[in-house]
Amino acid sequence: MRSYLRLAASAAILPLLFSQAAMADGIAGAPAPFDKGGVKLALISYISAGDFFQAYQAGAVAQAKALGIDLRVFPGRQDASEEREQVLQAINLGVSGIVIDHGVPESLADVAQQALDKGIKVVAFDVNLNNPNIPQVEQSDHALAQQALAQVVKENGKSFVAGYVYVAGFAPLDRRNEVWEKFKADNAGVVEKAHFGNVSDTTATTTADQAKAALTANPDIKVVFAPYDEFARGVKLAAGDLGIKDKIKIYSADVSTADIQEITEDGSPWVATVATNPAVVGAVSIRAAALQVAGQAVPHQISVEPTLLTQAALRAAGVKTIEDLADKLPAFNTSDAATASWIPQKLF
Ligand code: SR1
Repeated sequence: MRSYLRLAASAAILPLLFSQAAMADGIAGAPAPFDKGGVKLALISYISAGDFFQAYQAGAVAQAKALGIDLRVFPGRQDASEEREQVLQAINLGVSGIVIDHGVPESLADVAQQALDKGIKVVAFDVNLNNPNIPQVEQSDHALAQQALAQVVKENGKSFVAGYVYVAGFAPLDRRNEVWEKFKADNAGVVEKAHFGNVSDTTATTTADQAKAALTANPDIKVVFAPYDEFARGVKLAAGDLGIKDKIKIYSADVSTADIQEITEDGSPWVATVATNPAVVGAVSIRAAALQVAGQAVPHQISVEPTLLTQAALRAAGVKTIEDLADKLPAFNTSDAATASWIPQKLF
């Protein structure tokens, strides 16, 4: 009798236990399907190497975990046809949403549309898929370049010989380039004497080789606008090898712990960067996909605002890591883009 009662009691409790387990996978108070959990999303990247892209992915993974999402991460090897194939694989996996991070629009637009046609939500970060049903995440690249160039003017005036690092075809670099072109048009005293750059799996070292040639041929270059941290790292490497670290100033985009160390070290020519926290951008991208999967509206343009970080300010504040930066500048660790009350946000 006793064991019967124990059995009956357990039988009564079992469904409760199961339902609690199921609730543990979902989020209490969240809209379907996040109330139950088990939502599958894919993150498909064009580039995975480098500090920016690793931090972006880490932020996406953290936000997905907090939402109980099963996130399939497809690594990027700067191969447009492989990225296209990965979108098709994600569709076949039956994911509810896909985040496409950088890439070549021509090889992605039709497969992204195929995903939409199957009811899969798509979000694009820094790749212009030119589709009204695909929200675009970016780091306010025009504002980013404007802030960097305002700092250039503050420190160098409006007449100087410049080097410029740029590769066409990447949406964020193209947007930053629009600002650079306007800046030159508005400031006749700014003379661009060298333009170089590459995006590859060895961006920094290849840029360093190019920068060495450009800086040797143009010893009057005083300012280098290098709006991607891998570019700035390459130019700094070249300046060190040529022994001209005290002759040029480098202005960039992006930040990481390694960048902060390079910017703040004694005698560094890398004097300012304008950056978001890439982990926050990764989290925002996942939130935008999750909101759509939950049937909630997101704006077509989603922007994460960047901050100017000067060498002087980083040194004065004793900032040595990204974590220090977030401690001193709490806004750096959050964004109010693509949020909802049911989405956990304290991730890092
Ligand atoms: C090759 S594109 C590199 C840029 O993508 C992201 O927007 C980062 O800010 C980086 O500068």
